[in-house]
Amino acid sequence: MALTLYGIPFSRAFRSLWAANELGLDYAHVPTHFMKESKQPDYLAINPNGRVPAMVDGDLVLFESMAINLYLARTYGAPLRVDDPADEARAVQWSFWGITELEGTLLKAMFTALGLFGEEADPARANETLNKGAGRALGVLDRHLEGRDWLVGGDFSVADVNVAGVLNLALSGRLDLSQWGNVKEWLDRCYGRPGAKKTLEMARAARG
Ligand SMILES: N[C@@H](CCC(=O)N[C@@H](CS)C(=O)NCC(=O)O)C(=O)O
Repeated sequence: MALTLYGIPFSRAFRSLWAANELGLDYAHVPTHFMKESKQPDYLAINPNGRVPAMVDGDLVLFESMAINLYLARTYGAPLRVDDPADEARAVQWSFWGITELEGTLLKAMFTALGLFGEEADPARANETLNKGAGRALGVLDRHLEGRDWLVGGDFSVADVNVAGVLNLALSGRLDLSQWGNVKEWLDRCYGRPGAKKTLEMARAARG
């Protein structure tokens, strides 16, 4: 089967769609909703976790957004692949870091900011959650980006898509990132990329 990505853009599938768009790949997109189609037997045969995203490329079936993106970068190359082994390890490091140090707090804060999943919309409380749960990690990222345009090796890469993809939760929730100026500037650079713009457009079109 040709490359197929599963998952609506308003989900963690955003990251993998972004990676594929940045690579200029010709792929099929199946807009699987994480509360509906992802629980159906035909999708569970692809991702038994019932979550999105998932990817099929030939004989390879993958779940986990970071694994999908690292595979796409390694397989399809510029502008996402990191060739130097040490820098590739750094890209993996930042990818794990994004989902372990940032993602849980960002999700919680976004739900609070937007009043999703039974929460009452409360932007002030969302920003408190952000500071308390992710302030230290965002400080680490901000200091790492001092004097750097991109996370790893001097060029835009899969590391940027993976971490900025996680931070899309903060952008969607309009969370206040102003105290992390380097992070904000880097996010502007990342979201100015053609692949990011195309994926945001897909998300807008899907919302109607
Ligand atoms: N660690 C996974 C998380 C995937 C995930 O939880 N996706 C959500 C949508 S953003 C989902 O499918 N939720 C449905 C569920 O938990 O049943 C990844 O990064 O791919």
